[in-house]
Amino acid sequence: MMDFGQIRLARVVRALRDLPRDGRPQVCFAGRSNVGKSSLINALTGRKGLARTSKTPGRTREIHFFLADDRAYLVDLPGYGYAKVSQEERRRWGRLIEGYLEHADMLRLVVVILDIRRDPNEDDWDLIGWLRMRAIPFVVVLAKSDKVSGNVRAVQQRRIMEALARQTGANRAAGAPTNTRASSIGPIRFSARTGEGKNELLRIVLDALAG
Ligand SMILES: Nc1nc2c(ncn2[C@@H]2O[C@H](COP(=O)(O)OP(=O)(O)O)[C@@H](O)[C@H]2O)c(=O)[nH]1
Ligand SMILES: [Mg+2]
Repeated sequence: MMDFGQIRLARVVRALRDLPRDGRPQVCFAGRSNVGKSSLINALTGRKGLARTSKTPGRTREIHFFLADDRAYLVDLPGYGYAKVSQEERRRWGRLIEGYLEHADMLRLVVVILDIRRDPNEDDWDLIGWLRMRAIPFVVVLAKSDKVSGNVRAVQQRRIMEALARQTGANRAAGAPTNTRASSIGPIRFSARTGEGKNELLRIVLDALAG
């Protein structure tokens, strides 16, 4: 069993040449800026101040590699889709994220984080479509579930699940590979506040790192 008590920020990467190449398995966390990525990593590891959270979107501009138990990395990607940065900056992030995903042969799983209150936007679909095209395993998490009532929670979960299924169908029709393992796990509702979904996601992440 992996010990998340033994986790530390091991590397901050601004350029592809600085990516770790030590053969340790990785799970990465991706999502729009401010969606709750860092809070999710903290909740999952039970380490409050591990990943820095912020009320101001667009703060993280690097890839953060958290080394767990000296065995595996949890990877915090910079948030995408934040409008208030220059085109040049956005392009740089895009290249960094895509370059990472493209070359990460030790990447076991991508946790795609959406806000439970919003339907996925173009940036989210870009990422999901991109992962599917490359047959990179991913699981979708609907973060901040505490922000909506139980009823809306279930409605949004179903909406997004159906949208994901439609997109899978479209990919299949276009001849793209489909990712059976990831698509068999529905979107997981998650809250860093209440702990909803924490154990389920933890099991998936640990399985991915062990497998
Ligand atoms: N109510 C609620 N707020 C959250 C949750 N997760 C994150 N937040 C808040 O959303 C903001 C952005 O969170 P952060 O983790 O920094 O997002 P990131 O930019 O995706 O890493 C912060 O103000 C957090 O306190 C959650 O599960 N519930
Ligand atoms: Mg963050």
